[in-house]
Amino acid sequence: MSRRVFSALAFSSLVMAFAPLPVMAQGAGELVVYCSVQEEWCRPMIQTFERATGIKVSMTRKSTGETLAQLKAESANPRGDIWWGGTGDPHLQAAEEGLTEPYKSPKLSELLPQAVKQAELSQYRTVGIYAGALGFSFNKEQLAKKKIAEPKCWADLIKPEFKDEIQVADPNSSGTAYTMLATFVQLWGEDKAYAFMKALHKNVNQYTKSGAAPARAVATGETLIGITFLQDGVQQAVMGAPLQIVAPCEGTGYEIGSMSIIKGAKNMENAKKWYDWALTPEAQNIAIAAKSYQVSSNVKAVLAPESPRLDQIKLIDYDVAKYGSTAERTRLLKRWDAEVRNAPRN
Ligand code: S7P
Repeated sequence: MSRRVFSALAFSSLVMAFAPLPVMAQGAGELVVYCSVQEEWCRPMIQTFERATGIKVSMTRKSTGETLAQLKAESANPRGDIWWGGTGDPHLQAAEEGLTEPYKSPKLSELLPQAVKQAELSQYRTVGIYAGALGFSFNKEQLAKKKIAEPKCWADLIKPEFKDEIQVADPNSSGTAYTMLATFVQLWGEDKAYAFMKALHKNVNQYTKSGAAPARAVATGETLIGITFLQDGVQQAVMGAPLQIVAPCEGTGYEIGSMSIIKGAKNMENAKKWYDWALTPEAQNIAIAAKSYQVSSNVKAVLAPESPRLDQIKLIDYDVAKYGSTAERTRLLKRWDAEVRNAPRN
């Protein structure tokens, strides 16, 4: 990913203050949103949209991989209108499988290049709404109590002192954990990545369904280390948890959090209204009030002081086209199930 993209964002967003919501035409009707970010962010988005438009929104919150599975299951009779949030790979897979609807928003010209690339790659069936870097966090108090040296690299996570101390999500349900898998493959090649994940498996105490859950578990001391997007760790630290985030020394992957209109949406016009609105700086700034510290895709959105600065992190050139393709994602997940999920832990 171009670092310039994020430097530009950091610069431009600092000069923007919270602006009032645009006045939108009052319209009747409904909208069904499948939301794949944290519930705390889904809710204010929906309330603000309802207030601004008069449209009644019903929302289901599910992880990214789970939402993709739901779209497939419902494809003959779609029940959702818009899928907002979650990592970009499953959105790209949905696009490839014709589960989502092409739409060129007039707001595209306001977005960062990486967000637009997501749209172009998918023939406008999805678009980038934010970015975030993958990493891990640890509980500082617990680590000090156990007298273990601070982990700084991915390689540290397979050390014997971290046996049963690490939590990460299941890459089948979680976009975060799939980003981790694809990151390791891109960092080291496939065989080394799977060998690493098998070694890591010995230290994992739980594969959660949701990608952000391990950061919450680090905050409460339920686990020592959690692998998540860095912003999920920052959220816990901002709320007062004794948590330290780490951008791993070898380099790391990132997500282009995305949004797609569901093919066959019953409320297509309202889905487009949401889509255009969700790309405005005003809608994207709601993230900060919800303590969600992703980097927003609209160049005029605010970059929170707490947001990890992506231009200061060693990011790999994540191949979104390859790792968001149905063939690659399906194959890698199958291999993870076969070789990692049920591998011996001793
Ligand atoms: O809202 C935080 C966040 O980390 O959650 C999204 C994630 O994909 C949803 O969780 P799953 O890993 O369970 O799919 C991220 O896109 C987002 O940054």
